[in-house]
Amino acid sequence: MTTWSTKIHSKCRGEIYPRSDQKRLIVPIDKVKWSVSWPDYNPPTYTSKSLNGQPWADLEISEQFSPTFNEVERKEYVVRNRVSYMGDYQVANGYPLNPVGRTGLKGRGVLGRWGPNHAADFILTRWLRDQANGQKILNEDTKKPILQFVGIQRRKGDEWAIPGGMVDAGEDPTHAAQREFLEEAMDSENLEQKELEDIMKLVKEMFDQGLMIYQGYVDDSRNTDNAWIETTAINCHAEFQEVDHWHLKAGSDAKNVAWIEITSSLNLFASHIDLIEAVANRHQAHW
Ligand code: RP5
Repeated sequence: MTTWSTKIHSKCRGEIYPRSDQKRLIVPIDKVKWSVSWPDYNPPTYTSKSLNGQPWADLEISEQFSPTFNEVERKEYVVRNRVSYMGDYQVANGYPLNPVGRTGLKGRGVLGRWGPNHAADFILTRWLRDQANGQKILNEDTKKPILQFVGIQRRKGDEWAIPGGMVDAGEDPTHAAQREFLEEAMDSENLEQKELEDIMKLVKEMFDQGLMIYQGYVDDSRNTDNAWIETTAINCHAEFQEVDHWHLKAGSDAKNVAWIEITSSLNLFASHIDLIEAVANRHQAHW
């Protein structure tokens, strides 16, 4: 798949920062890389007030608060992973720099952490089958079998996406991927204890056969020059019909959930289309 070390971000160079009226400085594509000289580059700074007082959010950088960048920081019994999957990032005047380049905005926007904000995504796939005989359905043009994945429609922004979310402090990304899938695609927060345990067991069994297909930068519209999202994406594939009886129900940050046919023309949140392409390639499916 295309990796973000070779691709330039675009969704985080839009004119207006999401959920705000904050304008970004427009960064032309040839000026994205920090290595390209731009002596007058001085974008506005924006950090949402919604971060104030949140236990998961960093403070403003100051003499009293100076994170240890490029390391797993252990302070006051809290683990904060400030390591990037993209390798060591630069730190300029005490502020971490987005590893892909300029975004036209300083500060953290709505992201809690300075530097990498780690997320996890769970891509559950199955084959599209003929209801009558159970045979895989092939695409007419490519003659390849068609995959489906479980997608959710996000409450914020309405876009369709892979179920996923932020990794909690000290949490393993693989645990976060399962937790987010359960919350967003199976409404686990509203299940009775027994039902929850049964579903967690099923999801874990499926997850144990999963494969990590990507770990790195996400082109997310919330990224800034000093804070960005990186994800661990896991694909769990049901080769037969073992997930067909799963009861999908949107919960938490999701307002809809559905099995979605995989094609290259899907329009998805952030750079999730790249993760879906990697999954289609993995299974030699129609794209
Ligand atoms: C994306 O944002 C990640 O790939 C992940 O799906 C998501 C995490 O953000 P929230 O769902 O917590 O808003 O960049």
